[in-house]
Amino acid sequence: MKTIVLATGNSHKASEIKALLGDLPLDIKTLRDYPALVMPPEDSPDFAGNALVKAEAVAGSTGEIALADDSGLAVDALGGRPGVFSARFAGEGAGDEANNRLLLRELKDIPPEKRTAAFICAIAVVVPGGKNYVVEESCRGKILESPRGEGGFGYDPLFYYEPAGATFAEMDPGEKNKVSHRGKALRRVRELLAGLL
Ligand code: ITT
Repeated sequence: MKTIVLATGNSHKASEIKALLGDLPLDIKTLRDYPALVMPPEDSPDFAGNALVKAEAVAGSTGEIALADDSGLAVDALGGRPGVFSARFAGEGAGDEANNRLLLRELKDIPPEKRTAAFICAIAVVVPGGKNYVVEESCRGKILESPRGEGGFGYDPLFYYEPAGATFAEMDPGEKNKVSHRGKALRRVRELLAGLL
């Protein structure tokens, strides 16, 4: 069986990825299986570039197929910020709560109808000695004025997904994966991987 290494240190992302790829004939490993591996800086201006940098680094050091996710929230009223800086919006290592607080502060004068945003997810797959693939998908929603729900991670408690009448943090993981930026991208990656196996 072929191995694929998930090039992410974010355990929430890893479980969403495993939920959608887990039944493929692949041995799924994570960075925990390669503790000595050092990840490169994510200094690309776009999600696709960062996803590729992470997947290339992991495929290069492990010799296995690597899959990386670079994702974030683009808020229209903030000109697309925090974008590629979503994980470190409130500073390096600040964490989800501080990021959400800063987002609410920056949007405090913005009325509900102008609080539109999109989650964006780029997934890169690098096959050693083979090709590189990148897919990108998004999911639109609105930023609430206070958090709702206990599930998910990151900005999920503030991201209201209108068709479900709920935030991503109020939806169960399966429901979120059906409509999310990551779920959509992973279903395309799934087809691609199935063709390679
Ligand atoms: P890796 O680079 O190790 O994969 P990371 O968390 O640093 O982990 P990113 O640089 O891609 O990943 O930053 C993604 C950030 O965007 C993440 O930390 C969240 O703040 C936000 N984000 C992405 N997808 C999300 C989702 O489905 N729900 C909520 N927030 C999300």
